[in-house]
Amino acid sequence: MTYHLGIDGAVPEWLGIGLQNRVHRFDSGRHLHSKKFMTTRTATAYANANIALVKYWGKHDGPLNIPAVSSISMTLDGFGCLVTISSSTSSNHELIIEDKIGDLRASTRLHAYLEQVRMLFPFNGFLRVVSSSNVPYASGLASSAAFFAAIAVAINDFFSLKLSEKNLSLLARLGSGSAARSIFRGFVGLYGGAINHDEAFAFPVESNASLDLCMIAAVVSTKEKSISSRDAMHVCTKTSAFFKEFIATSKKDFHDGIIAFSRGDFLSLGTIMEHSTLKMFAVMWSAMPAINYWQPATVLLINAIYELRKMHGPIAFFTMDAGPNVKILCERSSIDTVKEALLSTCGALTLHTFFPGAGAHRREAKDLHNA
Ligand code: 2P0
Repeated sequence: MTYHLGIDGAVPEWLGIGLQNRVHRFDSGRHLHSKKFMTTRTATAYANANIALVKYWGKHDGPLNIPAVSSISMTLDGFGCLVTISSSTSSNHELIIEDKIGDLRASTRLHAYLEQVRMLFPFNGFLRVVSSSNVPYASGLASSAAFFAAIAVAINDFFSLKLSEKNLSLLARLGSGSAARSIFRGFVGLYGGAINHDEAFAFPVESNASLDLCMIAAVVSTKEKSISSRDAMHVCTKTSAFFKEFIATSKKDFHDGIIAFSRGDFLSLGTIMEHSTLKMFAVMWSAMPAINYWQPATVLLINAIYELRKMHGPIAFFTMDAGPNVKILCERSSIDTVKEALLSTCGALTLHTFFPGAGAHRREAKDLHNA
C-alpha cells in the first residue's frame, strides 16, 4: 500500500472562508498530489511543553481552534513528548500512548485532528501515532501542547511538506491552541482574536539578554482534571460575566509583556503574568457553572510567593493553568531561595526547575522513544 497526497486538494466549507482562501500558503504552491509514500516510512518528532505567562483563555466557535486572545509563553526544557508517525494497516487512525492503546477521549481527539490534516493535505489511508512523554496527562501541565506540536512536526516530515515554523504553528494550533507555541524555542507569542486561520500563528519573542529566567513547577497533583480546558473555555465564553473584560484587557497584557521582555524588565513581566493569570481564574469562577481547578495547596503556594516578596523583594511570580499546580517564574540566581520557601510551606511537593527549552524538532529513528 502507498500513501499519496492531494486527491483533489479541495478544502471543505466547514474549515471557513479564511482557510479556503489561504490554504495555498500552507503548501507554497507545490503539487502535493505527486507525493507517494511507502508504508514502511516513519517520522519521529519531539516537542517540549510550554507554560503561558500571558494567558490565552477562550476561543472562537468552529473547528479552527483560534484563541480568543493573544498569549506569551515559555517553552520548557526537557519536559515534552516524543511522537512517531507511520502508516496504519487498520481501517482507522491508531494511537498508542506509552505502549498502550490510547483511551477513547484522546483517540477521538487525535482522529478529529488527523481528519482535519487530511482536509488540508489530502492523503489516503490511516496513520498510526505512537507517543511517549514525561509530562503528566491532563493535569494542567501542557501535555496536549507538547503532543500536538510533536505531531505537527512529524506530519511535516512524514509527508515531506517542508512547512515553515510559522506554518507548523498553524498546523499544531488546529490540534491544541497552546501547541502552536511549542513549535518555537524559548519565549513565544501566539496571536489570537483573529478570524482567519492563517492569522493565529506563533512567533519567537525577543528576550533581553539580561533576563536569565527559569520556571519552577510546584506539582500539587497529577490527577486528571475534572473538566478539559476546551470544555471549560466553552462554558466561560458563553456564561462568564467577566469574559468580555478579559478579552478587552488581554490586548494590553500581551503588548506590555512583549515590551517587558525586550527591556529585560522582570518586575513588569512578573506583574503582568500574575495579573493575566488571576483574571483568567476570575473568568472561570464567574462562569455558570463555576469552574475551579485550585486546591488548598494552590492557595498556600500563592501566599508563600507573596511572603517571599515581602522578605526578598520581587524575586518570584506565580502562574497556574487548568489544574492546581503552581508555576513560579524567577531568575536563576533566586532558585534556591524560591525552592526553600515552597518546600517549607508545603512539604508534600514535587518541584521541577525548567530553563527555556528547544522548539519542536524532528528526531532520527535511532532516537526512537529513548528520550
Ligand atoms: C494557555 N491554557 O495560554 C492557557 C492558560 C491553560 C490556561 O491554553 O482546547 O490545551 O487544546 O486548544 O491550548 C490550555 O488549553 O486547549 C491553555 P485546546 P489548550 O496556555
